[in-house]
Amino acid sequence: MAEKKESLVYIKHPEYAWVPGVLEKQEGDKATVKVFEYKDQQSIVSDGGRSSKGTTSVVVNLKEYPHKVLPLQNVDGNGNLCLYSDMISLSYLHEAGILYNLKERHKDGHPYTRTGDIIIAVNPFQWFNHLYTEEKRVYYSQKIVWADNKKDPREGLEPHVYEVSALAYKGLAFGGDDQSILVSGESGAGKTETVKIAMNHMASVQAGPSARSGQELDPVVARVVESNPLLEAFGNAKTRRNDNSSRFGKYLQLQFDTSEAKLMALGNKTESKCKLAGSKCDVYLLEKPRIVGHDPEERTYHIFYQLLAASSSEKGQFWSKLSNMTADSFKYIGKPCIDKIEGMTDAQHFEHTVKTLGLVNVKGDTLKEMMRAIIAVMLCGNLTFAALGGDKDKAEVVSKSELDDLAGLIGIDATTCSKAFTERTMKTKNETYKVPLNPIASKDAADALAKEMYGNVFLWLVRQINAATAAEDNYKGGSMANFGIIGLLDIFGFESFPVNRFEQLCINYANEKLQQKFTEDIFRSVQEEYESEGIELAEIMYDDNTDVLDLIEGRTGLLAMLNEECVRPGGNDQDFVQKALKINEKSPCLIVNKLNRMSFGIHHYAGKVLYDADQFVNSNTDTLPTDLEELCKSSTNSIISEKIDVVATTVGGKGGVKRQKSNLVGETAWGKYKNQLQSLMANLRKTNSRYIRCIKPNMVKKPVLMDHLATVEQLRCAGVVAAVTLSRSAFPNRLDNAVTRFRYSNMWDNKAFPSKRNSDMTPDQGARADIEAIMTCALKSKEETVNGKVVKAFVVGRTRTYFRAGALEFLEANRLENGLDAPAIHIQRVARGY
Ligand code: AOV
Ligand code: MG
Repeated sequence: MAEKKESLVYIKHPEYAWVPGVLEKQEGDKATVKVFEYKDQQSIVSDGGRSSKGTTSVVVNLKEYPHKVLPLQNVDGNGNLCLYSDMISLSYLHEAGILYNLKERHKDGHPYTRTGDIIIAVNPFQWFNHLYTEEKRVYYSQKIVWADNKKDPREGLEPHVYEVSALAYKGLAFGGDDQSILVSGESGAGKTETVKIAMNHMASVQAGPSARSGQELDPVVARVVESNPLLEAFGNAKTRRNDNSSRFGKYLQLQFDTSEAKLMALGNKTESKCKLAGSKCDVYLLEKPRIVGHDPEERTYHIFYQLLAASSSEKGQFWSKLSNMTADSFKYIGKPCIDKIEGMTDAQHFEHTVKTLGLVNVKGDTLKEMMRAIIAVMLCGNLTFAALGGDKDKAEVVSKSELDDLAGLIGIDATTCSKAFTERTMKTKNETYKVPLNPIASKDAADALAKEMYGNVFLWLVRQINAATAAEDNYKGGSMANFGIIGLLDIFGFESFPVNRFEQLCINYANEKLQQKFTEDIFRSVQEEYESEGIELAEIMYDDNTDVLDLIEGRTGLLAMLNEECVRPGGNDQDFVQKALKINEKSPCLIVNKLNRMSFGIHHYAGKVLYDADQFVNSNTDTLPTDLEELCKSSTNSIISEKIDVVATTVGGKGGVKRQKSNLVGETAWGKYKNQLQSLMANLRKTNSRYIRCIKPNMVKKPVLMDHLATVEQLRCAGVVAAVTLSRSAFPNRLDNAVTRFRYSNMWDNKAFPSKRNSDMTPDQGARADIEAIMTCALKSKEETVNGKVVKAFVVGRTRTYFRAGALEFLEANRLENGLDAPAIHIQRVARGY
């Protein structure tokens, strides 16, 4: 009998999330685990720690299993680490196993790992050229799209974004279904890069099987590929967490001409009949406070610095005074805290931005109009106000020349401008009158105008890009009525900060919606797996997040209560909180903060978040005071005067709508956002979705490093662990049939449980019959009787054996007890197939 092997486990660690150790002894519920000491968490590997010096023994309560001690499996019998490119192959799929597998792959330069259909992308913080060559793109297209269908085209392929893009393309071209790729992760995790990588691959794969590298891109394709990063100049900024952080959500729909795709589906694969014909982009929640102020270590939107870094003569073309102004000249901007973004100076970026703007027809006078609107935004920040004639309740503009400049740029006389900042028009049923604003309120008005104008420029640009790239308008002279969609979603991940505001609630609400869809999709894929394995659908239990969504968007939910408060005269933040708490007191997801009447908490799927309701009513109201609204309306700058709504940014919405003020509930910030999200979700539900979960492995943006706690936290927020739990809820563990038969053959009591194998069976069926016999014998003691029926602790599927909770651990413990290796005779017998 072989020597007894030590048993390796992971145990929970306060600083390093999980650490590997050796199970020394086990008595009742108590286990003693030998844990090794490490220099730092980077040096911890899954070898049970035997490469380290010094040990401590820890006693753990096994009752808390599986939360405290988890079996370690990514080590072979010799203590060598086994890495899995698809974590579905891990026999015990749990948080610790996922963590260490990802960590080792990350260290080895493999950013992508699969968990079934989900791709986990760990940001490498170093560009791996070899992963993104045209050869690589063609290789994945060939293997997945153009090669003859194998069962799973991913077999033998390293996980990659390209596999997701290729599968999406294939699904659309051959399957005829719209597709989407949902990319999520926290700030700096790599969402935007991932979307660009996927988009470049789409451009390559749609060219067809015989397209070669170096070939010129079709002009429509070039416009689509090059115009979308343009939004980064206007909607991205340097933050502490990411030098090129997207401060808006984006759903980019690539439109494909599928009118002849059937020809390909019928096997004609010599050329692509499913070509990229255009694109359309929807945007969500641009972060507006950044326009009027930012932290010293951060910046406002890139475009401001880019414009100010341009040559004097170029700047002067837009507005003569700008030629001798710099970032320092504007209070909203200030000296940039960084001189290069993504390796390029602001001046270099500007050149590129202007060139790309030309691609979407923003050039000449239109370009000038847009730049002048941007300069007007900057000038708002330089306005200063003081008490008028010593009356602190009234204000006047002190900075006369700045006021004149602004007035000139937007084409309104200075007195009208000044009034719009320092007075507010009030309306009652019977009369209209003006009240003066104090200097602080006047300054707020100037800021509000800046935010409104910039927000308008952004939406106008989105519409401009859509108009230039939309298939409806561009392709085949606009004759195309139907096309297929591959959507790419790059949206802010779940957020939980020390202080969470209205914006965080909006962001987390979007994440709840997406999580709901994610859970539904995972559930469906588990059903499909069981079907293809030919096993009966077991009862799958899982937590869905309907409760949280009810609390947020239900009939008396937070959204409804906040909207009510926004239309109620005298509505305020505290009343909102108190009313919302009262009416939703039965909700299991609501957290009441007795100490602070302005705060409330929500149990989100990704964890608990406390919100501070300060400014909720204000942020939600989102209507510009009439005076400023009127000011915008009468501007001679057409980008400023036109009211562009998020809904109007969609293709075809060329006309824009006239500015008008409204207090309807649907017009609140959250009301609009909810409608937008609802339409996004409805669109997504029409597609076949694939998921890429981006992970930021460390907060210092360095290669190779992985911070355990931060990574585990993100895996949890991304729902990866939950997805795994769901897919394994009935049968937590699984092994390939071949492995099962080989590993446990020595436990087979051949006389008591003869195999039902017979000569009519295929080899596969025979193997299944053998396993059935082995397992019935080995897991006899684990059988349970439920409602008078015997339920076995395992099910043998077509390719895998599925184990109920505890069954595989029991088998392993027995195998270790009786010697790791089956006696040679058993192995030979199994190997020979009898
Ligand atoms: P994000 O979109 O997820 O953050 P980005 O896509 O902007 O994050 O990525 C952040 C930075 O990580 C990039 O600027 C690159 O330096 C690096 N990076 C990301 N992906 C890769 C990759 N595949 N290879 C090499 N480096 C990469 V935010 O928009 O902040 O939520 O709002
Ligand atoms: Mg981004």
